[in-house]
Amino acid sequence: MNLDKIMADLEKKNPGQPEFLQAVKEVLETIEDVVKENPRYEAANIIERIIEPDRVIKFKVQWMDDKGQVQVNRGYRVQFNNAIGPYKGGLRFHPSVTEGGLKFLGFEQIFKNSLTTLPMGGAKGGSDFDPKGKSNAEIMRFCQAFMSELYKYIGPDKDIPAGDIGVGGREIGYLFGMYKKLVGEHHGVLTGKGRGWGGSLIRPEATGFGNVFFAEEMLKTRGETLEGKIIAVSGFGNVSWGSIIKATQLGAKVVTISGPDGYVYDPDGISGEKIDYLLELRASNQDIVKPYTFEFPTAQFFEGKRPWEVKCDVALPCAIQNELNAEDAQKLVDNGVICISEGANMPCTPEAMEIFLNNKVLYAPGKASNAGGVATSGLEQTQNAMKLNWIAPEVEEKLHQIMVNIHDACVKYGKDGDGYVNYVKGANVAGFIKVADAMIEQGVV
Ligand code: NDP
Ligand code: 2IT
Repeated sequence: MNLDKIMADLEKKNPGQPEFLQAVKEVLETIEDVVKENPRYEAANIIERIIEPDRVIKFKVQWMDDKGQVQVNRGYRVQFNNAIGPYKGGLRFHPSVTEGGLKFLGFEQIFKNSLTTLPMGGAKGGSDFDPKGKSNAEIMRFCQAFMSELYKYIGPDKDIPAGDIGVGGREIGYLFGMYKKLVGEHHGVLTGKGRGWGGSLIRPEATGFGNVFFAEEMLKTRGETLEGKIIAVSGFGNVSWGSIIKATQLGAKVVTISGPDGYVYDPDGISGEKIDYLLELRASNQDIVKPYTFEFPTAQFFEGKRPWEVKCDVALPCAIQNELNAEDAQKLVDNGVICISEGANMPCTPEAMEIFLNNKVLYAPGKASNAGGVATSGLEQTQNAMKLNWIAPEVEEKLHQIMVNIHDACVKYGKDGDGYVNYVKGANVAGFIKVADAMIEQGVV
């Protein structure tokens, strides 16, 4: 495999899509040896085939705001690979959404979904719509307009979208309502649904819970637990919330959250009613984290800064891609961090990742550590197909077991000669082999 040539060709074909190139490069670098040792992959030209999405659907979304003005946004669905199951992945509504950004997320989703051990292919979608400051009625009209186009391309055995940044339970409700009206069928076409109409218990918490379960497994390899650990979390959305709940339950103290405006440091720990307040803060659609300090005055707000300067044992980046750079990584290492588990997708830059690996700290890439969200989406699909609902402890137990299995797979494929586990390599190799073998077995189609 000639990595330089593949990357140069990819760049030529996908100009202005740096995040997509970043995600592909990371995967290809770590699977190089496996491809070399297994000539069947080159013989079937798997690399070139796996980095090209099956299709990118791009559409106009027009909707009316509360002032009666017609707004136009772009909608997308990147259906990347369905070798091991129907396309599956979230929808992101955020002004930063671009085709390249969704290609990076759809590409990552292929390997993440493969790691869950469930039959799900990789996809991602969304829009450059900005939910910030929008009324409930505007959110509803936008979701309806978005689904009035997307419904043509999805289905419970075809492509099953879910939430991501800016898309939570409320948006899934409006999207589902429109789909049901257009298609006339009530089935598990979306996951993250309301618990009264097909949603799985624990799905809202699942990404964060899974992230903390994964961190716990990593710590175990060094004879450590989460009990008494100081944790820095970024973001204050769905994944941050779930991570904080589980970390606190397991005896750790979470001292930070962040937003695009800066970070909050709460030396007393974010627990109890403070965790519930996070939901209120998110629901305000205000896009800022500072109000936390008005509600809980012992906390301090650091404007325009990121939480990685705080001394902590464990860091859980749960906001957005490339939110933790080399300088941040060095600060964390200098302050004695022992474990980083990514709740977000690709939150650490390649340079930051290198610093963690070189310093042999426990470092989990999102495609392994945040796979609990999509895994529980898979469990929701199973419940929908069986037309029953599992109780919360049953779902959580299955989620926990899946995270332990993902951890085992990473150790199996990522252990270096000196015993250090390179979870990046482990996750990429384990995720790749299953998809690549399925592609070979299904022929050139
Ligand atoms: P939410 O919309 O619930 O929350 C996103 C959070 O990140 C918000 O707190 C947001 O604040 C914050 N944020 C956005 N930009 C920045 C920034 N530049 N600096 C600091 N904080 C910022 O989304 P999720 O919690 O669902 O998603 C978070 C991450 O987790 C994403 O990378 C997503 O892809 C990933 N993920 C999500 C899964 C899920 O099931 N939801 C599953 C697996 C991964 P604000 O709204 O104010 O911008
Ligand atoms: O990035 C992700 O894995 C998600 N946003 C969840 C996708 C899903 O289908 O549940």
